[in-house]
Amino acid sequence: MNINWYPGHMARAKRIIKENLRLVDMVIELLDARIPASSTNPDFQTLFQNKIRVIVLNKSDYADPHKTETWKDNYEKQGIPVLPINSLNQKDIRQAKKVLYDLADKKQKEIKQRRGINKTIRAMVAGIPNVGKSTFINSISGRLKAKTGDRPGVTRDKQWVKISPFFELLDTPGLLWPKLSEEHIGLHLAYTGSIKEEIMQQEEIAFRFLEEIAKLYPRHLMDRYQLKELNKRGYEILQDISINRGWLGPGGMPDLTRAAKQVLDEFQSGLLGRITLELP
Ligand SMILES: Nc1nc2c(ncn2[C@@H]2O[C@H](COP(=O)(O)OP(=O)(O)OP(=O)(O)O)[C@@H](O)[C@H]2O)c(=O)[nH]1
Ligand SMILES: [Mg+2]
Repeated sequence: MNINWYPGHMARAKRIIKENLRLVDMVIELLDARIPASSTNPDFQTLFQNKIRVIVLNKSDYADPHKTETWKDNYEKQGIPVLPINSLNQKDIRQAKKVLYDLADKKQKEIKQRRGINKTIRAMVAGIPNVGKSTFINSISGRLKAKTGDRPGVTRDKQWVKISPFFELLDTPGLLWPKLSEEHIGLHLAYTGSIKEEIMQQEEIAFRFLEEIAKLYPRHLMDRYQLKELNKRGYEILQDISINRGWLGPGGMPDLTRAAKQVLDEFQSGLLGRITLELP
């Protein structure tokens, strides 16, 4: 499978992150709770040395709650604060805000003691395209400052958003790093909508997606598409789904192009149920 990383965007996103890194005290790394491993960045650890690091497992309303718990334990064992949240949920946001404000407050007191100044604490919000960075910032700030959208590549430039007199968040464009030697990472990013759809072949992605879900969450698939049994091959499953749903083309043949788009859309909007594709 051929994945194009639109390198122009990524080079720019990387530059923005690097240039602003020296201005920030904290990095809030948003991961997609359905694919925490594929949505993390192996370079972040070294890049973000000396910064307070917080992990947000975003879109956890779409993820499998048991696996989210496992991921939470995994990061907590490494001493990293982790917040599993739905950025569109007020209660989750209130809890996240409290943790972030406490960390900022602690840092500010530390600087005050050392240098005698009331420094504004700045946090960079980083993560892959479409993971919810701008939504998270808007919810935390209670204002619609940052532009959001249900496709990758919405934020093109950096943007500072003040969330208290001494605390600011930096919105950044989504960043994917070209480490796609591993095909499954690219596929997982495509399933969740972090890679632009035109770039990947949707039918092929849907076949692979269905094969994976058939192994991990067969009941979710069978319930959603009223399948009595699951075929082994992805294209067979997609055919069965097309027929059950009446997604047919000329001559009553299954319209796989339409079905592929539909199934991936339904997964991306949580209609297949709560699914997590990866474990630590
Ligand atoms: N269900 C759910 N949807 C979310 C959550 N967070 C964000 N979204 C949705 O995900 C989509 C992407 O959100 P954005 O905030 O634009 O994502 P972004 O990371 O800023 O994306 P780029 O700027 O393109 O890198 C939007 O449709 C949001 O409404 C969440 O926690 N749960
Ligand atoms: Mg954005």
